[in-house]
Parts: sequence; structure tokens; C-alpha cells
Amino acid sequence: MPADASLLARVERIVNATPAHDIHTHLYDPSFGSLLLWGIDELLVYHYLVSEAFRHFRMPYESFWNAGKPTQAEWIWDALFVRHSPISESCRGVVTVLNALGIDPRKGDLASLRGWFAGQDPAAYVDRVLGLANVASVCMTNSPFDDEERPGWETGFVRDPRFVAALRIDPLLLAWPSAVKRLQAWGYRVTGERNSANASEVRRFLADWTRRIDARYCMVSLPDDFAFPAESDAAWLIEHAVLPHGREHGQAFALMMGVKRAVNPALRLAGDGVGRSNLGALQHLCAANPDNRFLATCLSRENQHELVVLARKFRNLHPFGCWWFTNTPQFIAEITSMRLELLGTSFTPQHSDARVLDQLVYKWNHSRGILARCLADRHADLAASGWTSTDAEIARDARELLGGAFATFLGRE
Ligand code: FIX
Ligand code: ZN
Repeated sequence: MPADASLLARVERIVNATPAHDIHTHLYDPSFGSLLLWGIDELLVYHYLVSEAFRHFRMPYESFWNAGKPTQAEWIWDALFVRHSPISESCRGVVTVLNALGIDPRKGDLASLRGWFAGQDPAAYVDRVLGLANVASVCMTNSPFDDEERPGWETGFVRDPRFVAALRIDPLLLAWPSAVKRLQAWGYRVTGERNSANASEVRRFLADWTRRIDARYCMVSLPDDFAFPAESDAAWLIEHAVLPHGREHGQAFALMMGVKRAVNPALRLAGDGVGRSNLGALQHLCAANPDNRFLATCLSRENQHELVVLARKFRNLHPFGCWWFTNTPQFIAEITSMRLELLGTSFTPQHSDARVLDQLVYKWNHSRGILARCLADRHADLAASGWTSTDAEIARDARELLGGAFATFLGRE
């Protein structure tokens, strides 16, 4: 039942005051310099906005890509904020960010917004954004296959403890023949054959990178047609390298399921789509590997109920996030309520997937509001059944949902 205004206000106060641990982003430790994106131009050229702006653009795709970032940002601002109301979730996000920073987006133009951001000190701005978002830690997505990122890890740097690492291995699992060449160049004795020598070298690679970056978990995003067991490189590598590595290092494996990469390649990063996954693959992984821990999020709305039911059957499975195309108020509310009703607080309702630092502010502001409403409604139902919750109990729920249950699942309380 919908919570009354006073219960809702209590839960909102508690949820807003509880720091969140953001378990999946595309942000970087500030030591990576320009890899950590921030500011108005980056907010505007976010790939979510690029695909929305192309709903209005008439220009050829290449004209957009050939223009510099400032021009792209101006075109997007004009199409989505000037010529139309910014009512989509990603457009509203930019408005929420500006508002939280004390900027009225309706006063002044893009030039004045740029002037404001240009005046910010990057280090102080990181503190300010994390403070406004009430985010205690940010998990990065760290790929040894990323040529811009890898040198930073190889050289080493003083870590910002708020930015924790996750080992991303899409190219290893989804493009094995090319990954073999890269691993060879880095000194791993792989040939590409599916044999134990190759599996053990891949495990050595995973172990080296796990130690180098102190990876909290290992992760991959998978296409909608991912199958397991299967006669595929990915299935073989998961079974013979990733899962043994996970058992040896006590490391969870995160599967982000259901992305159809490059449905429209002309849109580049904005061109990925969604497909319904076969969660039988995840069921098999969880059932056959009780000593491994799995984190999972699904991109397709149609997979959400099945994922929650699977988590009721397998305690080695932890659902997380409302990912990308499900990160809209309506779907967040639907998915979060369903998870609360079927799993209690033993899941992680949200991750931001932020690519631009400032987005933490809107992603967490919007998500917290919905989470508070869903949680308040559960406590209203509970009260109607005869159990009145205390503030301390609601605060415990909030801590679990905003990172506590995740840490427990990973064994890192
Ligand atoms: O695979 C992923 O981690 C996805 O989140 C990204 O590839 C995607 O581009 C994104 O930013 C979604 O929010
Ligand atoms: Zn992501």
C-alpha cells in the first residue's frame, strides 16, 4: 500500500542520509587525469543523449562525429533542451545536476554554463560531487585491454580509496582469437587452443590483474544469445579459467546480460540495443558452481522477474542495478518493488553506470527518491499487518540496499 506522507518523509530522510556504494560505473580514479570525464560538455555528449538527439537531427551520422566535442554538445543542447522540452530521463538528469550545483539552467546559455564549469578546481569538484550524491565509494570498470587505461596501472599511482576497481574482461571472453594475440604480447603463453595449458595461462593473467588493481569482482557484459553450457570460446573460458580463478581468489563474477552491441554502428557507443537473454545459462552457472558467487543484472525488462526468482533459488546469485534502458523511473520502481517483495533486502537495487562524474548527482538523486518510495510502501504494508518499524530498522534496510548487502555477498563487510 502507498505509504502516508509522514512515513514517506521518514524513509526519504533516512535513505537520503545513507551513503551509497556505487558498485558499477565507468568513472576513473582522479589520478587517471583526463580519463575521468566531468563538466557540461561531457554531460551533453553522453551516449544516452546522443541517441536521443539523433531522433531530431537530419545531418549524416559522420557529420556529427567529425565535429568536435564542443560543437556536438551545442547541437545536442539545441535539439534536446532548446527546441524540445528535456523530459526524457537522461535530459532531466542534466537539469538535476545543474540544479544541485546551484545553477539555474534556464538562465544564461551554454556559454555561461561552460564558464561556470571552467572555474572549478578538479580535485575539489570530485569531493563536491561525491558529497552532493552522498556516494561513499565508486567502483570503476577496469579493462587491461583498454590502451588508454592500461599504462596507468602498469606504471602505478597513489590510489584514491574512494575509487575501487573491477576487472572487466569482455575482449577476453567475446573476442578470444584477438585476445590471444594481446595476451601473447604481454608475455602469457597462450595459443588459442582449448586446453589446460591455455586455461592456466588465462588464470595467471586474471590473477595478475586482480592483484594489480585489487579487483573487487570480475565482470563481463554478454549478448542476448549467450549460452552456457555451450561450444563457445566464452563458455570454455568461463568454465576453465574465470570460475576456477574466482574460487581461488574468492572473487565474484558479474554478468551483465542482454546487450546487443552495435545494432546501429553509425551511432557508435550510442548504437547498442537490447535483447531478451536466456537465463537458463545463469541458472546452470549458479547450480553447477555453488562455490562461485555471481552478480547479475539484465538489460531486458522481460528478464527481470526470472532473475529475481533465480536469486530465491541460488544464494550464490546477487541481482544488482537497473541497467541502462531500465534506468528510468517507471522501470526502477517496478523492478525495485518486485525485488523487495521477493528478496527482502538481499540485493543491490542500483548502480549508476555513470560515465561522467557529475552524473552521480542525478543518478543517485533520482534512484534514491524511487528507492525511498518503494521501501516506504513495504513498511506501510508491514505496519498494516501489525509490525511497526523503527527508524533504526529502516536505516539498516537502507544501508543494506545501498551497498551493505553487496559487501556481505562479496565477503567484504
Ligand atoms: O557494458 C556496460 O558496462 C554498459 O553499461 C555500457 O557499455 C553502456 O555503454 C553504458 O554506459 C550503459 O549505461
Ligand atoms: Zn556499464
